[in-house]
Amino acid sequence: MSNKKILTGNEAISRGFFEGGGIIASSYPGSPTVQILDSLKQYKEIYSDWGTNEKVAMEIAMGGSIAGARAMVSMKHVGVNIASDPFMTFTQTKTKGGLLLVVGDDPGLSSSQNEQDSRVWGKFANIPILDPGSPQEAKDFAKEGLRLSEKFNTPVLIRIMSRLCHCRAAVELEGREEFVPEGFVPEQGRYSMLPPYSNAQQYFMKERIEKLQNFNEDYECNYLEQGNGKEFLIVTSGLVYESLKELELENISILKLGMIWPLPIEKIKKLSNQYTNIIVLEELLPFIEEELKINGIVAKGKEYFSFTGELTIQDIKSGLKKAGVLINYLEVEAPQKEEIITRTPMLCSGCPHRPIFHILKTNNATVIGDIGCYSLGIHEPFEVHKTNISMGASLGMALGVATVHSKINKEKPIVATIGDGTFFHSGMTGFIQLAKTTENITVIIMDNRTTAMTGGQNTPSTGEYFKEELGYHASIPDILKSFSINDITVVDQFKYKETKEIIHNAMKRSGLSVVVTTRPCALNFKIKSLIFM
Ligand SMILES: Cc1ncc(C[n+]2csc(CCOP(=O)(O)OP(=O)(O)O)c2C)c(N)n1
Repeated sequence: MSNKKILTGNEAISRGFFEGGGIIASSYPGSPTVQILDSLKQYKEIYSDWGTNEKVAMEIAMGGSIAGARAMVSMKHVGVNIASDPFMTFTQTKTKGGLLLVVGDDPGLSSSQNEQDSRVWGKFANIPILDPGSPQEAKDFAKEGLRLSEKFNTPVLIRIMSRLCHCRAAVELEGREEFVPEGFVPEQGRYSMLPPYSNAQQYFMKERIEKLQNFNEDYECNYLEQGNGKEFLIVTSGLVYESLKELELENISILKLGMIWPLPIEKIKKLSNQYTNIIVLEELLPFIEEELKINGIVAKGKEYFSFTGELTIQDIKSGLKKAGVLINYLEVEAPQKEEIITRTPMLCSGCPHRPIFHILKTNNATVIGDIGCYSLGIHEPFEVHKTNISMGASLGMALGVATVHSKINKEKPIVATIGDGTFFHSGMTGFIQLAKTTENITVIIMDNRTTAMTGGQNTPSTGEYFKEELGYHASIPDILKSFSINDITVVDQFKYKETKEIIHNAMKRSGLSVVVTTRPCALNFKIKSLIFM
C-alpha cells in the first residue's frame, strides 16, 4: 500500500534526511529554507538546532560528519558566503559520514538582498550538485545525496529553488535506514589541511570529480524524454523542468538532468549530434549553457531566457517562441505597469522598530542600516536607512563613512542600526573594531529578543522570554562592556520622549555611543505592559 503525504519541498528534504539515516542537522534561518530545520524537530532520532550563524552551522555538520554521522546543513543562498571559509577547506578532505549542504536560491529576490546562483559553489568546491524539481525529488535527492557523499567521500550540494521550497505535492514515504556512526577515529592527515596533506588533496579532489563525472554519464537521475522531432533538444533541470512540462510539447525532446555538476558531458555530446538545435533552459546564470559551450557543444539559452528572476510558464513560452520552438504561440500582452500599484513591505503595527525610525527621521543623521525587519526603515514613511548590504555590515561601514567624513570635515552624525539576531550572527566582530574608535558614531541595537524577519527564532538574548527552553541569556550590554565599550544606554523605546533624548544626546557625544532598545517583538511575544510617554 502506498504511503503518500503532501509535503513542501522543505519538508521533503527533511523527510529524505530522516529516511536516509541522518543524525545531526544544523542551519541558520533565512528564507526560503527555514522550514527544513523546523520540520526536522518532529524526528526524535535527529539532533537539530540553529547555529549562531551559517559558519557555525556548517562547522557543526562538519563535526558530525567526521564523527561518522550522516549530517546536513541548510541555509539560504547568501548564507554560503558566511559558511564558505570552513566549507572551501573541508571539501578538500575525504568526507566520512554523508554530508549534505542544502542551499535555497531565491530568483526574483522575493525575500533576499541579492540573487546568487549557488550552483557556482559546487563547481568552485569540486563537489556534486543535485537539482530537484519537485517535493518527491527533493526527498529522493536528499537520500541519494547521503549515499553519493559516502560513496565518493564528498560533501553534496542540493540546490533548491524558493518556489520548490514552499510548494506542496504528494510524496511517497518510506522507512528510515538506521545507521550508527562509529565516532571520531583519528587518522593522521585526513582532516589536517596543511602541507603536505593539503597539497595531496588537490589531486584527490581532481580524481573525485572525474569519478563523479564518469558516474554521472549513466546516472539514472538524468533521463531523456524523447519527442517526435529531431529539431530541438531542451536541456534542463530542477523546477523549470516542471514548468516546461506544463507546455506538453510533443515534438521536442527533453534531457532532464538531476545531477548538474559535474555534467554528463559525453552523454550530452552524443545526444547533441542527433539534434539540430540544443536549447538550455535554466534560471539565473548560464551555468549549464556555458559548460556545454566550453565542451564544444553548440547551445543557446540566455538569448531566449532572462538571466534574472524566476522563469514563469509565460517566460518559458516567450523564450521558446524566440527560439523557434513554439511557432503558433500568441504572446499575451503583459498588463500595463501603471495598473499595478507598488506596495513595499511594511513594519507590523505595534512593531518596536517604529519609534526608533520616527526619532531618527527627526535627526539630521546619516543612518547606516543592517539586515532584519528594521531594513524596512529604508521605505516610506520613514526613509531613514540609507544602506542595506549584508548582515553585520552596518558597523564597519559606519566606521568607514565616519573616517572619511572626519577627513573632509563633514559634520553629520553617523548612526548605525543592528538587531539582536544580527548582533550575534556577525555584529560582535564589528563592535570590537569600533571599540577603539574616536569617530563620532552612535549604534542603536534594536534588541527585540528574536530573529523576527525569518519567523521569530530565538536569539541568545531571547532570555527571560524563553528562560526554560534556552537555559541561558546572553546580555548584549555585558558583552559590549567586556569589549571595553562603556558608553551604553539601555532604554525601552516605548518611553518615547526618554528614548528621543537618549539618542539625541548620544549622537552629540564624541567617540562610540551605544543605545540598546529593549522592546520585544510585538508579534512574537504577547507583552501586557504598554507605555507611550
Ligand atoms: C547571511 C544571511 N543569513 C541569513 C539571512 C536571513 N535574515 C534576514 S534578516 C535576519 C536576522 C534578523 O534578525 P534581527 O537582526 O534580530 O532583526 P529583526 O528581524 O528581529 O528585527 C536573517 C537571519 C540573511 N539575510 N543573510
